[in-house]
Amino acid sequence: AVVTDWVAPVSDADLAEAATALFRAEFGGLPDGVWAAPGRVNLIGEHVDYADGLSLPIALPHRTVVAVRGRGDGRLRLRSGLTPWDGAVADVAPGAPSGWAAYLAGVVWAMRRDGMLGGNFGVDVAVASAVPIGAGLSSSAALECALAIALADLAGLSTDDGVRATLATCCVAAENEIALAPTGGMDQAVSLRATAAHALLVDSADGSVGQVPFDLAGNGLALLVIDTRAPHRLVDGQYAERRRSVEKAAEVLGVPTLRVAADEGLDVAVLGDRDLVRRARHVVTEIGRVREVLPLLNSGRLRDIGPLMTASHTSLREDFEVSCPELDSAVDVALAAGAHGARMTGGGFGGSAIALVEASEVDQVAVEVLSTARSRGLVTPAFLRVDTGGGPARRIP
Ligand code: GAF
Repeated sequence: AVVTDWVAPVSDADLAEAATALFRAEFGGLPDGVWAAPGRVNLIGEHVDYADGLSLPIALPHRTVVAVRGRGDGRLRLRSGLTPWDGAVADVAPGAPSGWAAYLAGVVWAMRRDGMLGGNFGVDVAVASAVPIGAGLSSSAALECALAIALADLAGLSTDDGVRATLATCCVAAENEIALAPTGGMDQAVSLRATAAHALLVDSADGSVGQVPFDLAGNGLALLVIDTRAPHRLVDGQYAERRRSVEKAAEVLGVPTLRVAADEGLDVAVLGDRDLVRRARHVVTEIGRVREVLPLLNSGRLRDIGPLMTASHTSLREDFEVSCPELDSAVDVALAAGAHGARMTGGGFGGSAIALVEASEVDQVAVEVLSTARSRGLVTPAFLRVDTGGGPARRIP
């Protein structure tokens, strides 16, 4: 088998050119500026952000660009390759607009609600993106965060880390309250606050972040991202159901969040109900695995995190039940082909897996995953190669 579906990153300059061309064609004239933000993969710490847990995502080199021009009449015109949307900021509400436009309109809505933008602020936006859509790689967070940093810049705010932390909360509000996806805040944190060649330790208990060295290329390693292209199965309903279970478990244990249960070493077996025990056990053990990964990365032992990644996958498959045959197949084959560790990444039920592999073995592992998918009659996966984590949302000069 020959892997033909490599999804290459596109340079900010090329994406900026594409977004600007779309802007000129749709609106005429030039944008005030062009801004970019990355998609992400999570190394470990999955399905714990909404339990105040610890996550360790990296920014992808694959980014989304917005070309933006402010306007003073409170109106929005949003363009991408998808269905266009025109409306007033005042009309943005839960579920309106729907689809991709909600992520952009929701950010304007949230920043206005929080006093970061004036009442008449409106905007024309044209999008170009190299982040695969619907692959569990946070194309929606990249969209939100690119616009958030653009609006902060246009409003004359600083874009230091403190402001970025505030912008992340606006992006989460857009996602939760307008797009009506009950997600946590990991994806927005990494898109706004990542540093190249580092993973970002996201502590969802207080919104703080830390930079953890993760220099893949410098260590002869790469991450192979396997986009299974499996159709998302009931993503929204299932995600919300898992989140509710996690909240219920905390309630029954008498703690504000399962983070507290993890920190205090509570025994989740007392929950009794078999499913609730398993859901809670995943969250508590996953937070423990992040804590085990940190000293390894801080001392440059990147290969040694492999077994913890694989244990995370087992926990997500067995206890949290958010994997699927396509993800399990990708993980098993990557491990058999020599990956140091592999796991599903993101919300699950389809989407992508990651494998930590020697840089020299990326192609061979991809070929194995592809030919096994074919022989098992699974949909043909696409692949991304990550040699170094990307940088955060920023203005493109
Ligand atoms: C999705 C959500 F958006 C994140 O907040 C996180 O919960 C993740 O699933 C699972 O770790 O990406």
